[in-house]
Amino acid sequence: MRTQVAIIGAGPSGLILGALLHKAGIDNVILEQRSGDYVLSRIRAGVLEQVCVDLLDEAGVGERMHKEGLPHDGFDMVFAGERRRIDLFGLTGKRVMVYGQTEVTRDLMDHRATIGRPTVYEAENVRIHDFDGDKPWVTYTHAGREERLDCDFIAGCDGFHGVCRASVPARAITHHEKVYPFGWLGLLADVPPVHHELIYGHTERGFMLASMRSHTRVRYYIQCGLHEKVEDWSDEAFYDEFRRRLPAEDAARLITGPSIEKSIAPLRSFVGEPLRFGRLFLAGDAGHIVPPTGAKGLNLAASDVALLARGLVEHYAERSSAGLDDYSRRALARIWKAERFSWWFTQLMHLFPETGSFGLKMQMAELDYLFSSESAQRVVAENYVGLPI
Ligand code: RFL
Ligand code: PHB
Repeated sequence: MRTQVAIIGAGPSGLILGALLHKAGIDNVILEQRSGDYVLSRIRAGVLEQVCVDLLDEAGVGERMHKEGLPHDGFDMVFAGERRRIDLFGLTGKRVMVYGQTEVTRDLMDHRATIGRPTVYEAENVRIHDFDGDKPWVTYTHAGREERLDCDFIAGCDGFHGVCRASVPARAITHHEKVYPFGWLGLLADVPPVHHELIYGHTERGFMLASMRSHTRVRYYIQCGLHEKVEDWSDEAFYDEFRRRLPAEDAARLITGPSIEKSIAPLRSFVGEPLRFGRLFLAGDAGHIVPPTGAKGLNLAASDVALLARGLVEHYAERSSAGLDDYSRRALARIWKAERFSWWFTQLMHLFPETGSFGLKMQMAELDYLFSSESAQRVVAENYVGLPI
């Protein structure tokens, strides 16, 4: 088989890239190691920046998102038992869209089926070859058969544990990493949200986040230890702990119901530099990870592939390599700013083993300052709604 762009990974970055390339008339094949159902079963992001919403529109997959997604004009932060609001719209003129990654992925998968571009699910043992030269190729096993895919370029959209970044010689890439000493325990349930906007909470028991997927489905998180096991958390134990981290009036209003899903996610900041190696380009989680506190992971994946698609369109339509040559630099400029914001928000809102009474006072002073200064709030709002690409 031959194609112009071989895309490894059918998560949001691979699927959005595939849709943007298709729109520009560029042939592409996606190879995904899991089944479509498995990809859809991963419960992840919930908040889309305007830039991401615009991109999904441009890719032609925005229709259901506009019907079912919830535009949010602000979010709340809790500290010292009080709830305060960041007025995103008032401070920036922009809002975010609450629409789950599962739904974004489903829309992209449906769109891909409609346009008839191939995605090979359950492609095992994917290996990438000769991306240093002019004729890269990919091998994989599908339904017991060895297959070969020749291409002009390889897009590594295969997430943090994928094969693409791992195939780059160690001397060609620098890794910058921070691993956090806690995780997030998340619960999904079909009950009405405790509040109509998201609540990010700092408490002496640890961080909490009340998010949602719709008016009838919640996604709640609590900070937990890295060695905790999800099996040890009954729904009741989760809600008890979550309730303790809410301000009293919200706790009294909390409606609980059986979980549909519960999982623990570790938190990490990571960037691999550069993002281009000859004819291989890394995008999304394959190149970088942010802790989920700033809701930036999926949004960064979208802005990476927007830049990459632009570079590929320039290459094929205008015979110019400028966009591809500049991809790594431009993508990283935005990535590092989102890394900074996610790291800052994580440090501010979580309890670390070393936080101590001084650290706690620093967090409280910073939160107190934030809500006494409109300029400080605008900095938060500007970063949360997303910086321009
Ligand atoms: P993905 O989604 O990991 O997809 C990569 C795909 O590649 C496949 N793959 C391979 N395929 C072929 N061969 C191989 N060798 C392969 N190895 C892997 C995988 O099966 C998979 O299908 O990466 P992508 O597309 O770059 O998308 C990134 C986003 O998924 C991620 O950044 C976000 O989910 C992060 N994130 C959030 N981002 C936001 O923008 N807003 C949020 O509110 C938000 N909340 C979150 C989050 C991530 C979380 N977790 C669990 C990590 C909340 C959580 C709890
Ligand atoms: C989510 O709804 O899963 C979510 C929302 C905001 C975040 C992280 C996760 O910052």
